[in-house]
Amino acid sequence: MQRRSLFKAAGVLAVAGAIALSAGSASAQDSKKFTIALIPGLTTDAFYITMRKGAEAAAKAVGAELVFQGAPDFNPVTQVPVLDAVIAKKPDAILIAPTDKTQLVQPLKKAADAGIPVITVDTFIGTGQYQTGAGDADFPISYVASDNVLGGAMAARALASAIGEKGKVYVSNVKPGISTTDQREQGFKDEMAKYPGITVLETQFNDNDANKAASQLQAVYARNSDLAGVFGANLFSALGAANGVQQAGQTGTVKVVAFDAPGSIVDNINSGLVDVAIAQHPAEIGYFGVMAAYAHLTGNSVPTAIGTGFTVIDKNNVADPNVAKFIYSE
Ligand code: T6T
Repeated sequence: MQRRSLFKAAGVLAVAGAIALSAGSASAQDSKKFTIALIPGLTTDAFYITMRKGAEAAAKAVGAELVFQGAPDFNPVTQVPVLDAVIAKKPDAILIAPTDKTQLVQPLKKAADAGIPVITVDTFIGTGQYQTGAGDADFPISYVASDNVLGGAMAARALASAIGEKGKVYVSNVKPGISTTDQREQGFKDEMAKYPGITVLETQFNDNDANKAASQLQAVYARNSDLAGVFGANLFSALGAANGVQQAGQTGTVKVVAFDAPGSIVDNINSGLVDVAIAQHPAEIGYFGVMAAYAHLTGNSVPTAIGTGFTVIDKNNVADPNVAKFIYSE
């Protein structure tokens, strides 16, 4: 009787051991700590600081390590060496906001050739159509971003309404070749073409320099004293254009629609300098970027494009906590 129960106990132990063994190996695989690198357009921009927070939240949720490494300005010349340094460290996946849709193709191909999956966040390379088998820039797994053509059209409608659907406007933009800001300008101009009373003047490119955008506003105003409005196509373009309007003494007369929503733009909404800000959801972009990488690394299929939303902020809703939560972190 005693022997039988001993055998029985040994049997139970053996089975328990086998279960523990198999559970052990399964969990070792499930709990592999992936390292996911996030390379922003530039490190000091509230947009990417907010994106990083979302990425960190997702990394925490799946037990991954997030490495945030970027350049101090929005420029392929400074971004490519950062990318090379990240590739050398062999992370499990790279999330990147490419600072040029053409110039980052070959540098990113090096990552893909080294077996590191690439996901682009915010901006894209090539046409932004990935995994199609066409072209030389379709190798990224996924593109996670705002719909920037739509965002540009939303900005156009807001500016058209602010200026009573008539007058001269222009786009303050960064530089050609950046997928996001190119698409915003396109969406803006296509939408503005529907307003016969509005003339869109030549775009002013500021190289992501708010001071340059401010001087350009004043120069455009000096040539066009009937300037009705300006669309700042990203954070620095909008901030600079708004400062230019203020320096020209035209607050409230020259209307400003801003893309992006750092605290400074929100202050400008409160003071009446900026009429509307189109806030992107950068934390969402970072969150879903990491989730897409994790899904891919664990053998799940991932959509080739993941679209995130906007929140339109003006003086009527800026104090609403459900709106204010989309103001970027600094
Ligand atoms: O507008 C964002 C981003 O979407 C764009 O690609 C570059 O500029 C920002 O980072 C704002 O400065």
